[in-house]
Amino acid sequence: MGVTQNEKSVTLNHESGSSVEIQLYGATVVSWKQGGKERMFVSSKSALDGSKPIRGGIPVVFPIFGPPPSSPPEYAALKQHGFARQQNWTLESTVMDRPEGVSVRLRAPAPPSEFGHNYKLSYVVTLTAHQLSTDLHVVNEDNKEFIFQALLHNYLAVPDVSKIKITGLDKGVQYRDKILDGKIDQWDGSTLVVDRPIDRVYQKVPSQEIKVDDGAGSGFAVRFKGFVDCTIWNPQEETGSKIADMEDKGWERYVCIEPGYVKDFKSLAPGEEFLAQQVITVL
Ligand code: TA6
Repeated sequence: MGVTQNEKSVTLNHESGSSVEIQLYGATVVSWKQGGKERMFVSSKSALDGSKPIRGGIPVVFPIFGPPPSSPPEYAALKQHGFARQQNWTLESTVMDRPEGVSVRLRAPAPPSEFGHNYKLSYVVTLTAHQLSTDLHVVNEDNKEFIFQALLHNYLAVPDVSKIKITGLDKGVQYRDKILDGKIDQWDGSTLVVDRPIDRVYQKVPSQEIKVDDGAGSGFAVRFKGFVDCTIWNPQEETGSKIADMEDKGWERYVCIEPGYVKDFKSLAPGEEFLAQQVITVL
């Protein structure tokens, strides 16, 4: 059991043998070992030196998701997925270190001054025998409204993505298909398989629980609270091979089931806070 830290990362060890490593760069979970297996995919071509967002694990997407909007100007000037995944976070405290779970709280540095908003952003990562919980906490510390999007961009490791089955997406839920230029469609409630590039934002998902059967006797349940939308992404060879830091055939070994608040912007009044959580369970 325990929490250890070096200058680059924080590691949590649970008595069951599970462990999680979080890079301070972006507060990015880069490894989750459970049941003797690595449960996170990280591309072997990913930069891990703080020069680029990490390609894998769980990057924290904040304060925008995807390409920047055209306005307001301070948001239009941001890079894809915002800056939190490229900031150097700090370990604020060990929340608990017990058989029930090992948990730490990380804190993002102040936002870039040109962004012009003042908020507190923290992230609590909790490890138990079979579960990894990641909670995002935003407090508007300004005297004006603060709007943002947020998403936890997990890369769940699977042996062969062509064999997985994704369930839990409710019938009738609307989704925006980024592969089809943002076309909005209605989900028919069926099982989703990855037989083509998938990049969809399922909007306001009532079940708040998506399951992945990995086709090899295991899988994941991804539950969320506070987050309302869920992006599902796997680029397949078609687009995966064009991603510079993606290892060869990497797209065959992960699926992203990303809880977020991304269809709309969340608005916080001065002093108001937002709490959102994803809980990933190994099945
Ligand atoms: O969450 C899905 C997505 O927004 C995709 O459109 C895809 O581009 C992916 O994230 C990765 O984005 P990144 O900026 O990390 O290359």
